[in-house]
Amino acid sequence: MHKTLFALAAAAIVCGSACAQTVVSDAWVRATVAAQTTGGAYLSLRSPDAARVVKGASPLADSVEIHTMQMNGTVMSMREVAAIALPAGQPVSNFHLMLIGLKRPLKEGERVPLTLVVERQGGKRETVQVEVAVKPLTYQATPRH
Ligand SMILES: [Cu+2]
Repeated sequence: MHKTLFALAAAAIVCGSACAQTVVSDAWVRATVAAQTTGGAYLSLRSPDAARVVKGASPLADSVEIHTMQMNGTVMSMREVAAIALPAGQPVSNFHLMLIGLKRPLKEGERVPLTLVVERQGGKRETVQVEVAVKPLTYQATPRH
């Protein structure tokens, strides 16, 4: 991880009853231009035990999809998936959250509230709330792999 490049944006993580917390780091959202109705949120998640991210939501978007990215030759493509697996104790960042139907443009410097639902074994769900910093349109995270 490039700690100097990423401002940690995990502000308020709400702890569930059992307190087995999923940790959010390196979270950012790219700023959007006026006519743009979708945005991308990028983050790294680490769960203490095996879990899955099954849902995302934001008050600034009609819906939030979980997308994975893959390279086809030189073209990056993304597709929606139902869930992202979080192996126990391992940081996972090979996905992003697509904010669909933005209610307004996202401005550099503001924070976007995001809610993630993490499901553990036995179907127990943890709600993770994070305020994600908006980065400039030109921002590129350095690949972490
Ligand atoms: Cu996407």
